[in-house]
Amino acid sequence: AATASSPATLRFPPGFLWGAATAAYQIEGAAQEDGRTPSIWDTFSRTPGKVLGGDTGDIACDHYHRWRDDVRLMAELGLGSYRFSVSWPRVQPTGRGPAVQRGLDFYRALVDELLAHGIQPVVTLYHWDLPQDLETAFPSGSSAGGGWPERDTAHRFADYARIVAEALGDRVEMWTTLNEPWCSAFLGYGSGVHAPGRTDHRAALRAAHHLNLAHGLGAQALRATLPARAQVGISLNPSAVRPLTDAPEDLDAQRRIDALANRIFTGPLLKGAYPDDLFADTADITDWSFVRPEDLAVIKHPLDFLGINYYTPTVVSATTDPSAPRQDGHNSSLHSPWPGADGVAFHRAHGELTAMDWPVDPTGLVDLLSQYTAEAPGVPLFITENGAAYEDTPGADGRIHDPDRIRYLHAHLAAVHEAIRAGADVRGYFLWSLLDNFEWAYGYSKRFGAVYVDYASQARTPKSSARWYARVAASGALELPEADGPSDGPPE
Ligand code: GBH
Repeated sequence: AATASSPATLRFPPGFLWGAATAAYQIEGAAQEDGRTPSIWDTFSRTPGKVLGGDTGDIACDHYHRWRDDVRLMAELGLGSYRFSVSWPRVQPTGRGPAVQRGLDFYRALVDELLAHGIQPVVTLYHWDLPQDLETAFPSGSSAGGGWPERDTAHRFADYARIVAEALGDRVEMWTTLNEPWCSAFLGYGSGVHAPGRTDHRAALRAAHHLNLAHGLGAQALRATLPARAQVGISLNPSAVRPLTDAPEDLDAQRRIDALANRIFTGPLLKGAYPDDLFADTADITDWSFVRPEDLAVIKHPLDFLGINYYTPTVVSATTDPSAPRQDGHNSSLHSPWPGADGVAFHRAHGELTAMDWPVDPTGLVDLLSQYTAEAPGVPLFITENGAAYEDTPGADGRIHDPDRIRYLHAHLAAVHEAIRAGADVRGYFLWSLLDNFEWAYGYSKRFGAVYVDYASQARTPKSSARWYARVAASGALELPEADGPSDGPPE
């Protein structure tokens, strides 16, 4: 085996943060406890036909009651950091007005327990669970239909950000405003495969802008409330978009999807402007009059870090074939998430498939890290999510052997290391996910956890990948090569 000094060991920089991530709706359960009201995901998951198997987050991993055990598990795995999200309807049930102290108490206790175990908490304010009232009860006179297409929602988010910052600001240093606003806007209001399930491209574009504005107003509220040492960022899911060929039409398809997937967020966030080609591509859908000039300075709030969530690349071509797949993942939803991209077809990247049918291709991560190093000079980067679903089944001995996941994580960590060597300032990596959990439209059918959850008993069993990751985190290094396939350590 490679030793610490051998060239076959990839060492990560000192202080590199090794973490795991979760999100409130995916793990907490306790949907009706302590004053929590429904979010758009409660409503959506309780609507027949929206989530596979009719699964809901009512119980999920019961983390709301098992958080102490879950923190102990994180400590056993030697995690240096834990990224979790706060449930907005648990702390501000209608999305307006006063906070519920019992909801905040849950997160105060969780953070104290993490700190007591030497685990650095990273708070995400919004991981898709909008209070239902903000979707349904919108200001009178509005025609946007509620939720993120509504400008007012961005202001409500800033109030909520201040509430959480006041409650946790003395003990949490790392904050992200939004998780993957692309998904909230385009899967929530465009393709409708996520809550609230609307299919209206104009609403999706409005939602994208108001999510950007929410980030800016939220970051201002955090800055005004938090101590100076606090770090404020955002987690995006940028697409590593590739053209199928280098024909000009395919390069143009790449440009269009890059605008709708990436530059619609990084334009205003990093440069204070939406890209002109985005306006041109979507001119038939909207005149973008919902963007007020003064919004752009708010959105361009300086970022202390940028979070990148990465799973698989995106491959596109131009098409005139009406039956060509109009989205990533090739699920045959009737509605495309991509406004103004009717002439674009989606293809699978090369690589072995995970249980999500997502190809394993870490080169997209290297590309994105070098791209953001150039586009956001001086802004530290974090991988705030990376991981894979596989068909995990406990063996006769009750253990879960998941060599595919170890290979996936190994390859992607090697990609991060390669990017760092090429000059990317990557400060940490968060595995998605700590636990198997509610995988949105797929319910409990897909398992992304490093820790297996038996949903009947709620028993947690670390998979081989969890033990493997614990060793990587403890040593701060990745061993190469994976000689006879990854080992999951000595039997215990
Ligand atoms: C992340 O999003 C989430 O943050 C996390 O909560 C989730 O559990 C995890 O990944 C695993 O899914 O064009 O309709 O076919 C996933 C990012 C971006 C992946 C959009 C699927 C294609 C959707 N997703 N992508 S579609």
